[in-house]
Amino acid sequence: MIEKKHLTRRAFLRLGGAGLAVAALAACAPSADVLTPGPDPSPTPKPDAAPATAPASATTAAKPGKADVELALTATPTTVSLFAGAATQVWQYQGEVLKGDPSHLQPLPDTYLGPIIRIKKGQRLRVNFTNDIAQETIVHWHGLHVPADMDGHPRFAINRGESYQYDFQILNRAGTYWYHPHPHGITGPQVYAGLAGFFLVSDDEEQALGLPSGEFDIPLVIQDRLFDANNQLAYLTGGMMDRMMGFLGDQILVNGKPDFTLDVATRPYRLRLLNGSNSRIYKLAWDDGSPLTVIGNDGGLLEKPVQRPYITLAPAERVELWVDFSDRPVGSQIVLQSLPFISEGGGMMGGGMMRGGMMGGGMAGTTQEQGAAFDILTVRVVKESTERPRLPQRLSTIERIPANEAVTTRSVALTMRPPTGWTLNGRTFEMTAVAAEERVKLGTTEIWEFINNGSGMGVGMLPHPIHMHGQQFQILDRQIDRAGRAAWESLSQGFVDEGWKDTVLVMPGERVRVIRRFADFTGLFLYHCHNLEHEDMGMMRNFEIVA
Ligand SMILES: [Cu+2]
Repeated sequence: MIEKKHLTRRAFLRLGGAGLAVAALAACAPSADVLTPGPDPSPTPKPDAAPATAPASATTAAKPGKADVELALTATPTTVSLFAGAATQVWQYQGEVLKGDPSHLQPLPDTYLGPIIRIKKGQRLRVNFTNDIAQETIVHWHGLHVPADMDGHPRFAINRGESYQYDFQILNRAGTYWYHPHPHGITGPQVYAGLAGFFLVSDDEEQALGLPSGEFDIPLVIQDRLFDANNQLAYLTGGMMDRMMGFLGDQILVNGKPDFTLDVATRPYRLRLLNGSNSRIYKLAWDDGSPLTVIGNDGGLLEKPVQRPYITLAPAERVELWVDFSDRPVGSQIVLQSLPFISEGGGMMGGGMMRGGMMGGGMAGTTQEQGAAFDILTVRVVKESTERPRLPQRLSTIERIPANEAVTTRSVALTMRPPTGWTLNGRTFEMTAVAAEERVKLGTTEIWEFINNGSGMGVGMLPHPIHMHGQQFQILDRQIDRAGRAAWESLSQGFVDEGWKDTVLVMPGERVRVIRRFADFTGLFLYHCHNLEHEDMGMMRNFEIVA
């Protein structure tokens, strides 16, 4: 039986100045209970719901030609047994292969997570998505380069009983991508309630490497959750403070399970880690101090393996590890931990106060703060193996986008604007609006710089994981100011900035420049903070690719 903790966000709530900010924000925000996930109150479709046909926006059924793989995917309420006692009410993606090999969907038993979708680059995928939950929703394929109407933009959200037809070709290289909801204002509670799954792409280049596969290639999603005394998911229990800071749970679940253990043989493994948490950042390290060997991140394999003493993994980021258990005796175990770190910095309040330095108590004793230490999972070495696949010293070829290919540099300030909340250049999300500075010419390359100097209203500066929809980008450089340096140095050795990225953590006081191409598809796409509470508050904007 797992002991339940009922912790409050006390360190923050004691901030007098922040209290005012919270009151100001609360006055213009929807109440928390509207967003609380839980059992479906109405088992039948709403009377005003449209019949179960594709809405006018989803006209892809008429696309000519046949898909290679066709899936049915449904978001639906269900229950899972996570703890002794009451089952936990969750929302879950449930899938079925309608056309193609059954191995395109890999169900995960006894978890709230959606099935793993496995597909090969170049294949054409159709997904008939049906909404069976009591909120509007839509599916976003995180990290995939797809047309605007296939990307899960919130304007395509469908009501309960409605369906949306996806039909697109896989253009991405082999990599660890994922899918999750993207309706405006309620993405956080829907992901939290269980709606998320892996989307794994393979290609010929990757398959030729002979990396560990099958049962030795293990996707692992890390999520923090908070449960009430009746085993039910609790969300936004800290009210507006949770929205301002981002919701943090006090218990780690891996692949939807508490106290996750992984039984391995004495041989190398490929572990794919996804931070599927709403706002928690992890500083991942082995408890015996072994370095981590990274072979891939958001957009697939790196050029060559790199080592890190620990891995910094912000919400939505992925890393792929090569982990060799060959030298470990059967019967031994090793724990993957998240080490403590400093998350806030700069700003008028200063990082120390945010962490409770002046409040007494600090963050010691509460696991519910950003930067708290956790055990993530335990690996148990349970059997001998003589298989010794070799780690390739060259994994892939990554063409660096030359900086001088960029036709312009755009600056995006990550700021707090009273009473609205977190913004991008002072703006919050508008469903179809695009500012002049958010229009990009099709076929061009641009540098975007994300500048985190956004304190205000008594709130210190927070880290923001910034995600761009569409093509993957490359990280050009980072600059950190003096005020943010302590927090930055507590995480910076764990950044994996090599390779292709779709999400980048921008620390307090930091400026990060990324370069990307805007090719193939016109239309509205999103860039936003992947702290899901920030996103739901409107820290998201459209950019439009115009011909
Ligand atoms: Cu944010």
